[in-house]
Amino acid sequence: MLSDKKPEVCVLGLGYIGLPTAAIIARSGCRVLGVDVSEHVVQTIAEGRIHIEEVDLDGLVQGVVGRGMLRTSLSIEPADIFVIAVPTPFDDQHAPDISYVLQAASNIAAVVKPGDCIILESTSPVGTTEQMRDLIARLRPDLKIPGLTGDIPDIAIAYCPERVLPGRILEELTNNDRSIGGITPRCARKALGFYKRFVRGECVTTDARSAEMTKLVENAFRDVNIAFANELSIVADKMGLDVWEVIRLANRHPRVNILQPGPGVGGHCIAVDPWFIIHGAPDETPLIRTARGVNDGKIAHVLAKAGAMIEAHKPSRVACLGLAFKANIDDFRESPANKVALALAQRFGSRIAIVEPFAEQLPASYADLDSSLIDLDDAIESCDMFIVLVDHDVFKSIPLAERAGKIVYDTRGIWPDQPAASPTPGHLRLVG
Ligand code: SAJ
Repeated sequence: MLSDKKPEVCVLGLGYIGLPTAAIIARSGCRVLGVDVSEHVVQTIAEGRIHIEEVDLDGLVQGVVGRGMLRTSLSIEPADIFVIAVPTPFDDQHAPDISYVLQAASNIAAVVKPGDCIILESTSPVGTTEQMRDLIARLRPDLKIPGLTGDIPDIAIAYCPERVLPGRILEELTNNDRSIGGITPRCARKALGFYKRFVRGECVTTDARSAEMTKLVENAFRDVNIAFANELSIVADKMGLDVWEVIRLANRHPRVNILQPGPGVGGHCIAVDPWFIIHGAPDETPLIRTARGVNDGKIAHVLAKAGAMIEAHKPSRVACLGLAFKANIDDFRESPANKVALALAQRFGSRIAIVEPFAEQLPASYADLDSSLIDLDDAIESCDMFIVLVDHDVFKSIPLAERAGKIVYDTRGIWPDQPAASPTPGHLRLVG
């Protein structure tokens, strides 16, 4: 049985994970203070608006702010539960930077009191939760700290990674299973009681280090599997095979499930998190490291292939379809599609047009280039070559009649009915 008294919650970091998490906790009836270092973010949310795009998030935030359940501030205040959702970037050498986590922990140390629970959600290298615990112990010698005292500790500290998919964050925040890793089993149980208030998926308890590794492993697993698909697409290209057809057929085997090739792996998670494992065990991770190389290398392959097709077919105008890092979202950061389109725009200038229904204007990196953002109808009318870089639904639904006669390079395999390009010999359309 959950106790009737709803805990006061403080969420540190109001980005793609922190804001939806804060809003969902507020919707469950807890009063939430959201803290961020950006005045713009704090102010925007305080007005019931949002600074990021995510399905249904605007209405939810407007509602919880309007009812006074979610407030925002630049500075921390006492609470019963602290949830840390700050960035953990890596540097040029791919070494993880946990300074934002430690800064958040030291801010919490200033206000934490006996009975409180501190939960880290940021993707973190193994051992980060313990480092955070050690920092709090140094800053608050008056408190009995879990794992460092023989007595019952005053506070609980746990790691519980988010695992939501951009574009489905609210649904997955509620319905996905969660791994909750405590510094001690008692810490895990305390965090479990909190997550059960708003998570419908199963919450499984473990230790903090296992939970940290679980998160990294999930994304590394996906990276390795996408790398397999991307490598296959390059092999199929060399052999003149249709990689999509090969994957479709292979996936009819009951124990084979190959993922989809594309122009590379983008986003802020799958291309980043495997490095946290590699950094922790550099000599033991040849497979994970190679997968990173294959996925990053796919961008150059697509670029070379697209350039060769343009040189061979001499289209008057080429439409690059999509800039986002994946389908149906407006996030262009770390996007292979954007990297390919930008490089083509630099090389071919005004012959390259960009179609991106999720953009109102081209990113700043296109400022000095002659390429333009055009709408899809325009592209269908004026472009004689299409390079599919993102599998947005709106692109998938273009009927064959509107693509007939176009030269097509479909890096996402969204148009299985597209006839192979001619007159260049080979299987140009078939390249993944
Ligand atoms: N991609 C492919 N082929 C595929 C699947 C994906 O090329 O078959 C590409 C996408 O186009 C994109 C990239 O991979 O560029 C990543 O997309 P994604 O949809 O696989 O994942 P993300 O980055 O949006 O979210 C991932 C998810 N992790 C897993 O599926 C294991 C999500 O659950 C995590 O919460 C999120 O990372 C995170 O925050 O860590």
